[in-house]
Amino acid sequence: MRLCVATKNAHKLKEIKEILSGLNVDVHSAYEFTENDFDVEETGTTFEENAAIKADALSALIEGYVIADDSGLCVDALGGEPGIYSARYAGVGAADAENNALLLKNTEKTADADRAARFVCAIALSKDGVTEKIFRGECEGVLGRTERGGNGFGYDPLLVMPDGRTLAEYAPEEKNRISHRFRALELLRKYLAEK
Ligand code: ITT
Repeated sequence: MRLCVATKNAHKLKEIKEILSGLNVDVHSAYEFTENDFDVEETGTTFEENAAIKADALSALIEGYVIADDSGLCVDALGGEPGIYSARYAGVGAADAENNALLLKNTEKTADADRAARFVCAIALSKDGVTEKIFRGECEGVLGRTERGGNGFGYDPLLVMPDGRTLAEYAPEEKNRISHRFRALELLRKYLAEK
């Protein structure tokens, strides 16, 4: 079965391919089959809505099943921000380093006890422009005070896991066993297996 992923984020695509590697599915970027400049506006107010918007838009254009990942980091002390705005926290097109610097600045005065944060991932599965199912995974941690680690991407250097390491200090295969993305894709895997 061919499964296309509606993402322009190469890090996400790599992780999704690795996580689904044991499955009998052939994972591609949906953008391999569309015009390069095709863009989907994320107008939703939740991870689920945005994942569905992306999966529906691409699945209307190409054959077969399409999944989309909408994800981000939610910090309790900031009322859940950056949340669905994670990719563009410091502005549209901001680099990961700029988003991370802004997040550290906005939480400078947040006490250690109030730094609970989690990654959230919604995976939408669509066909012919219609959402069939949405799966959600979360990965709980604490917001660090400095960036640590060279693996992963995005906010990984800032989310400290219960063992004291940030997700960017985890090897890729370790992250892929506990991440929000893994948890959402596990639910997708079970759903596809039952189908
Ligand atoms: P697509 O919409 O094309 O998939 P995007 O990067 O714009 O790419 P999102 O709107 O879902 O995707 O934003 C996700 C952002 O959340 C991402 O750019 C990171 O800043 C952050 N993020 C999500 N998952 C992450 C992870 O596993 N590790 C670190 N940061 C993550």
